[in-house]
Amino acid sequence: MEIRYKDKVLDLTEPQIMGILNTTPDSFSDGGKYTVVRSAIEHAQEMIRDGATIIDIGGESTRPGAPEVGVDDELKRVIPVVTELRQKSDVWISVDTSKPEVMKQAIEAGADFINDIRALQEPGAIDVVAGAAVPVCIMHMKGKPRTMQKAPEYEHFLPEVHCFLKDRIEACIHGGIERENIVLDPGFGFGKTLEHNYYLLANLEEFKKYDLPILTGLSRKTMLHKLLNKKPAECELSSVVGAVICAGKGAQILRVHDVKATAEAITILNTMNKYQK
Ligand code: YH5
Repeated sequence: MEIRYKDKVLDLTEPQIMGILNTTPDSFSDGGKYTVVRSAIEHAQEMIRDGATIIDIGGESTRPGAPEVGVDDELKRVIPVVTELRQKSDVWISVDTSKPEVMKQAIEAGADFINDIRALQEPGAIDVVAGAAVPVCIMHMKGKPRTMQKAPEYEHFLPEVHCFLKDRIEACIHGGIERENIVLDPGFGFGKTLEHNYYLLANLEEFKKYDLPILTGLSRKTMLHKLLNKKPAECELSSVVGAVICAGKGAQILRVHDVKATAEAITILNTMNKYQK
C-alpha cells in the first residue's frame, strides 16, 4: 500500500508515524505570531529527526468541550506554519481541518494531505480535495466535538462506524475523489465511551476489509489516562503501547505526540515482522 501526491510516494509497507503539531495558542507560553511559528517549526523538525514522515498541523482544538474556532483564526494559525515548513522540508504535510477554505489555502501553501475529523461533510470540502487530487483521511465521529463525549449511545456500535465510513467513501468517490486517495480512521475518542474505544481497538482488523490505508490516533487520549488514572501528559508509555497494538492490527499511519518513543517501538515490530514464516 502507498499514498501518492504529485511526485511524492509514501510507502505504507511499514507503519508510518504522523507527528502531531499543535498551533492552538494554549500550546505556547507567549501568543506572539513569530514565537508561535518558530516554536512550531522547531517542534516539527524535532519530530522529523525522530522519525515522523508526516507532520499533522492543526489549528482547531477538537478536545471534548473545546470552543469552536473561526475560519480566520484557523487560517492565521495554520497557513504560516505550512508555508514555513514547506520551505524547510519535503516531509509530508498534513492539515487537520474540516474547513474547505483552510484546506484550499493549505494546499496552495504546500500541504499534501488533508486530515478531516468530520470526513469532508462541510459543504465544499469534497470539491476542494477532489480538485487538488490530494490524499485525505476521513474519520468516524458521532456527534460534534463540543458535546460528543456526553453519553454517546449506539444501537449497534461497530456496524454504525462501518456504515458511516462506507457512506463517506461513497460520497467522496461520487464527488470525484480517487479511491486510492482515501485513508480511513475509526476515530478513537470521538463520540465513544471507554468500552466503545476498547471494543474498537480489539476489532480494528475489521477495517482491513476496505483495502484502504488505516490511520489511528490514541495518543494521550482519555481511553488511556482514564483507564490508568493518570494525566494525559503522563501517558507516553501507554500511548506507545496503543500505537504498537494498532500497527499490529493493521494500521499503516500512527498519529502520535511522542514520535521518538513510537519510532523505537515500531522498529521492534518491523524487525520481528521480517522474520514471520
Ligand atoms: C484522530 O484520532 N484526533 S485531535 C483528546 C485528548 C488527547 C488528544 C486528553 N485529530 C484525531 O488528539 N485526526 C485529533 O484527551 C485526529 N484521528 C485523526 N485522523 C484530538 C486529540 C486528543 C483529544
